[in-house]
Amino acid sequence: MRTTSSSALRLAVAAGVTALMTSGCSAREAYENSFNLGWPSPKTEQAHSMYNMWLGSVAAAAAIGVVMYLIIAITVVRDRKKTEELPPQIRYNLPIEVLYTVVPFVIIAVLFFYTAVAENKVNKLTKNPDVTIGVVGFQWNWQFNYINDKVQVTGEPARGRAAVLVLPVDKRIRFIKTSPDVIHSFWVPDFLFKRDVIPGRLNTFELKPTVEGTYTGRCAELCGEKHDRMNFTVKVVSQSQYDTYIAGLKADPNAAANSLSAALPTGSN
Ligand SMILES: [Cu+2]
Repeated sequence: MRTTSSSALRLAVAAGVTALMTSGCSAREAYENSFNLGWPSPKTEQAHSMYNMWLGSVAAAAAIGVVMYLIIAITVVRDRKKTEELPPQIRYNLPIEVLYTVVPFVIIAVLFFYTAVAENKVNKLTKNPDVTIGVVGFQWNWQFNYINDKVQVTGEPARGRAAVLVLPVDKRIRFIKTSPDVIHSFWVPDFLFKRDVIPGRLNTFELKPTVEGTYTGRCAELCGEKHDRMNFTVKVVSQSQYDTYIAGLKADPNAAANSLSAALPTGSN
């Protein structure tokens, strides 16, 4: 009897988890706007995949937690010591042990499946991105190269000049990143995305910002003494504001490509 009710519970959890992770678009929008369990709401097209993965995993863990505490509570209350007699000693219970083995594998398989789907979506590269940004993380700040326009901005915190990355909204942005010294990590919390910036390598990914605004960026890899100075700002603006910004950079003699960007590809992609 105990075996049946426990396995029914476990099946219900598995079904609940699957239902939560495959719920439709309107439900998704509702929870993105209502509760976010500590994550910023997604500001890029790709961030939605990360966001859903996060909420799905938390919901699965919470559902399993609730069921486990319930089972423990039931046992604690129902199976208290009542007499001095030892309860019947059972060596093993095959069905329940098979269940204990199979159910975790099912949970892992479901989580693995959704992780792979999200990862493929986020890592997808397109043939013709709208803008290509070369990112150089160096000790200790960032340089952003607008590769098609052949201009760059270098953050110089010592001179009170923070690195600013301006991006047009609703456009597909390709990032190509490298470092001349040690490993850094490009992280914009509002984009729900971070990726290492590695010397001798060109790490590439694409994002499509969908919400105009100003966001903080950080280095997420302890890269040395002044790691804490590696903050930067991302501004997502309209296409016309972006065009004005690039025109301004083209007129600025400090914005010409320099030795820091030597490792990046040049010209159009
Ligand atoms: Cu760094």
